[in-house]
Amino acid sequence: MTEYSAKSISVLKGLEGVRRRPAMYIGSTDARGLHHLVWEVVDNAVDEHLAGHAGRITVRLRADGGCEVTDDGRGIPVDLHPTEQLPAVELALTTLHAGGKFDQQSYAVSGGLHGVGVSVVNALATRTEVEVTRDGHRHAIAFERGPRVEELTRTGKAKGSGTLVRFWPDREVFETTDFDYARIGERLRETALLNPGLEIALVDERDGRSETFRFKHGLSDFVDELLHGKEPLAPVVEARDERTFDGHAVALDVAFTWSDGFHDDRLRSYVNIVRTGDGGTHEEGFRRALTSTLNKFGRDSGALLKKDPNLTGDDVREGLVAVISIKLPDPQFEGQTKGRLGSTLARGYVEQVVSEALTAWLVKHKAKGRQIVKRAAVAAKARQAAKAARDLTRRKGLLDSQSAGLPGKLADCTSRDPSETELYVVEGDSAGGSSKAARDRHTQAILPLRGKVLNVEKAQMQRVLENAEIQALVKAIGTGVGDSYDHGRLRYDKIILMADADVDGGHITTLLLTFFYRLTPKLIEDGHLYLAQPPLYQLRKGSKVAYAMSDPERDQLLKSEFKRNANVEIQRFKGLGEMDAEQLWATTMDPARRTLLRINIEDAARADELFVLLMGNQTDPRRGWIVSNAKFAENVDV
Ligand code: 0RA
Repeated sequence: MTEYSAKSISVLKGLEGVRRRPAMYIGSTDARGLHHLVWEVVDNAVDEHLAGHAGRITVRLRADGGCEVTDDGRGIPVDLHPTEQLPAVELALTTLHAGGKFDQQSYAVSGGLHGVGVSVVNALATRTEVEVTRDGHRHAIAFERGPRVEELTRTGKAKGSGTLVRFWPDREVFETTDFDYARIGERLRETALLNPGLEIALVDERDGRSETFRFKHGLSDFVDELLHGKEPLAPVVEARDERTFDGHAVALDVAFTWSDGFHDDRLRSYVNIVRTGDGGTHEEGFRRALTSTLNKFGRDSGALLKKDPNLTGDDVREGLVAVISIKLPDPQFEGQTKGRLGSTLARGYVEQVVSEALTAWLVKHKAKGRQIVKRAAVAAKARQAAKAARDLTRRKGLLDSQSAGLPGKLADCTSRDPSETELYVVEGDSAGGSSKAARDRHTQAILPLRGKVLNVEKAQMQRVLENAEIQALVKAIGTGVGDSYDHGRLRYDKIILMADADVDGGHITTLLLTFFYRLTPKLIEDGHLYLAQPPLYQLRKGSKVAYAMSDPERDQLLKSEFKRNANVEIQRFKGLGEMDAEQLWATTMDPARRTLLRINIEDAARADELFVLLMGNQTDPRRGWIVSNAKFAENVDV
């Protein structure tokens, strides 16, 4: 590893630019963007671990709204930069893309969306304090919204080394500055799973909660987690490799098995510890290795007979639970969200390592191997049968976009200009009634769905498609689903899901999101899917009326809008059905006054995952936890 020094930290300017256009650096200024600040600081500490130094990271959510990340790495250098004449730590916090991690021999976390540098955190925080322990001393420096406000000083003698970064997110920048314990915990757990041995603690000083994540076995632990208590069909296959290509260090860590609990693959991949949600070359290499190795073994072992066709990628991935973690310098990312690895090197590399590891595993586990191959062959038959059934439905025209006739329950709008129209998908008949009365019939259509019917298991997507409610939805939207999706036939610009703000409403929303995610992902990607936000309370005094979406908002309004007084009449809506047409229009449907949450593909993927968990083994202890914690709409970004 080359010696870092202050001079290797490149100097660029522009923290003011970050404040002017924060979304360019952190994606957004909502809860997601806020948490990017945490990931940024944590990733720096993880880099220090990857470089062979930090063994323990602590994230503290302070009672005063700040966040503090401590590590026991080498400490950000404090020596003076030779030309700039400033301490390296100051440059790291004040210049964009500083950090000195651009040498090709190390793989820093700086991939994908993050890696924007801790200076971005400083720019977007009212105050940032850094404490560095190294060279026998503790040093401290502080910044406010970018500029340094306290110069680097030695604050005392200290043994060991490490870095502490403490920041307070700026309310002028972020829509919310409320750190989400569960969200951060999920991410830290994932980070710990990907970095065996690294200890990560999360402490919430706002309410005293805390957790420590540390996993000894790494990716096989991760696979265990993904199994959610289900039995694997075979011992976990593991592959590990480190090598250099043209002087560039690369490393691969893969673990996988199969289980009967899941009907499609639960494959997760990472590049330099950053999740690649859209796959890429590393996943392609893995899939190729799996398919070709299992076909070869199937033929050689006689598990596949002469008359059997070759297993396809889909067949061997049935029930697959896998984690792929690759580390490589300067990874190339593609796609709109930069979530897909494009580096071609990864494809052949992963294919080779996984083929070798799986071949060796099959020598040791012949009987299990035959069982896996036979199972894949059964999956192939089931797939053919399902396809035949689907073709049949398609021929009958049930799910086809061309199919004539709109569903009877649809109260369509009069406009035929798809760019101005909206479809409200409403839970239940009574809410359907008031929304029909409330709507602007020129541009707003209403489709009432009856709740219960949708509650079918994920494994039975075929049955979902046969469901009358779903068929009505598909017909109303007009595009068709799956392979026959045709964007040009979309009948509405906005599809708006409107459910009660309670557990059942959340559940039905999750189910619908899962449906759209699986069968019309393009509709989500193109930004046509929304959640309506009905209020929970109406406050009234005399002719003055206000609505609140939550308890805190209600209290806030009571203070700000109805100052002098008692006698405010508070109505709590238990469901959409309790609102009259006028209230529904004023709060939830009038384009001028309503708030809509746009669903993006990641929200939908999250719903999909949640759905798998909800529908999983009923005895699973996680189930209770999820049901009580999954307040769905909170995880959705505007
Ligand atoms: C640049 C160079 C060196 C360490 C770091 C940055 C560093 C950054 C962070 C951010 C959070 N924790 C960190 N720990 C270390 C290497 C310094 C050396 O060679 O001693």
